[in-house]
Amino acid sequence: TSRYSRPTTAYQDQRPGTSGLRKKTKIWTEDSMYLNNLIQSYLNVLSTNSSPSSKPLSILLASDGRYHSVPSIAQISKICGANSDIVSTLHVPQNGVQSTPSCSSYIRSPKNDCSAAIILTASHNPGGPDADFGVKFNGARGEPVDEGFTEEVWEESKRLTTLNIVDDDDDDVTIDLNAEVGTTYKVGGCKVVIVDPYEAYVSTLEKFFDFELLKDYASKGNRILFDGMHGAGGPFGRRVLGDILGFKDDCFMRCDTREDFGGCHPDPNLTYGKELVERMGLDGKGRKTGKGEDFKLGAANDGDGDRNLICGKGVFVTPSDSLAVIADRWEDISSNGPLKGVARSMPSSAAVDVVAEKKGVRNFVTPTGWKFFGNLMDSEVLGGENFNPFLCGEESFGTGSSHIREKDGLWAVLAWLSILARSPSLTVEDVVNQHWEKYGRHYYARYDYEECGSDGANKMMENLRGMIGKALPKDGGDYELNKIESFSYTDPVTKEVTANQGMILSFLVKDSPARAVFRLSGTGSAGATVRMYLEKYDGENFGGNSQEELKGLGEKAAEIADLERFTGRKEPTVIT
Ligand code: VG1
Ligand code: CO
Repeated sequence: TSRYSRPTTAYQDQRPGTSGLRKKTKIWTEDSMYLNNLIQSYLNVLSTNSSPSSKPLSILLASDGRYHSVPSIAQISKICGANSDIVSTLHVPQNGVQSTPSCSSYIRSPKNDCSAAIILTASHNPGGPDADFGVKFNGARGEPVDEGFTEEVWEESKRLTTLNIVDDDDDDVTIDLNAEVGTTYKVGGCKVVIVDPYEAYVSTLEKFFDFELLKDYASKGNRILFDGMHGAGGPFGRRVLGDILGFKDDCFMRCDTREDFGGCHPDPNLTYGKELVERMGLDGKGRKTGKGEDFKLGAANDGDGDRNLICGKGVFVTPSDSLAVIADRWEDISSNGPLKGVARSMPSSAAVDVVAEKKGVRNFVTPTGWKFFGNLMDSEVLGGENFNPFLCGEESFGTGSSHIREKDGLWAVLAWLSILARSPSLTVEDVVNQHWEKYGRHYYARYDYEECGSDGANKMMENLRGMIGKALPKDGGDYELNKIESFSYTDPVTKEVTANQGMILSFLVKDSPARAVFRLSGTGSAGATVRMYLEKYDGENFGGNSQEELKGLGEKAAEIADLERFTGRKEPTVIT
């Protein structure tokens, strides 16, 4: 054993969810061993999985800037410094802050010689001493590590008895996060180097989009409104949209990163993006107010910069529609050749399916969470590099492509800007209306019931599962339930099966196909969040408001699931 070794007590609850491990901040601040154990477990799994002859790794260690990130960076350096047979170098972005998509791009850049990332973030969950903190792990392709890996880390954390950590008394362990790029420190046996978080990412975006076209659009006085929600995406939006493309200062709000996200919930949707939405002439239900300022495009990113909200003046674009529009207008966006494949998470609407079918592009439907997309993009079975460019998205304000292996909030903004810049006479509203005229409209809304009791929520899902194959309740009215099924996914590449990914209730609403999906969230930090996803296709009437169009379906689905009895909730906490 090394001189740094010391005993520890295992935790049983470090199982990562949809994307990383998230817990109440107090759990991490009141007991520093909680983070130490997690990182040691992660390093142990990395080392068991690598071949005995391989060299120690270089790992990127970044954060979204939330409360407790700075002390955690110091703590993790001490763990790595005492495990230098596994990690030889830590790359830490200047100021400690780097958006998740930028981290993915950093790993992928051959120049950086870095093969993993530890990202300190609870993503769109709020930050601060009474809010949430978390950790995401990414692998050598820049991808969120897969389920097999996260399960191994969890298993390891449950049996951990010792860990290695550099003692403050042993070594000088002070790292100045504001030091110049290139500054190096030595912590235990590990080198820590301060790196530039922008370079690789900016060059990736430059290769993908036509920056000259976008600069020209900005220089002609077209204004946009970008809301960084005080998260990690803010400075990246500033750098690319402002410094490089030339959008002026009045095009940015909340772009300075803050520990508590300025007290806001850094989740870009109609509820939490209130100020942006109002300034874009919309109300909290996405309806036109007739007011608002003169911006061609409105957009927001979440805490770690991987989510996006897109709207135009007086029009909100649902993430599922945004994905479909981007697929349809791919040629306006990228000069990297025609689209080869698209994928969406199961709860996302079928809007993109219709486009993929028309274009003759392969289309995949995966479980929720970005980790399922990377496999498809990289699969040699599907064509590897030749299967790119590949587009994917989720209803939860996530959009991205094969330029990296994460969803990318800023990428989505640049995609929409490209569409507008290519046809400067069009507004976002025109683009969306033209899309619906061509393909019909998938009305969409999501109801979240946050922090319900876990017992009740699980029982509700069990109860729904019990209805499979039984006689379905008959309504006699407008909502005809015709099928209940549980979504199970077989990875077309690995053939791995991921079961129980949500209950799908298929309806006919006056002859139009509609559905409600129920699933439990895997990103909460307390209790259970029930998500109900509603969708209805309409080939003729495009002018309605989603939330209003889907109200009846929501009531019907909640009644069938007996949601109120199981959860005690009459109304959702948030509708997006
Ligand atoms: C949610 C979303 C999912 C997304 C995940 C991570 O997961 O539904 O689509 O991939 O968050 O996003 P869940 O299990 O709570 O529904 V992020 O921006 O928080 O990393
Ligand atoms: Co996020």
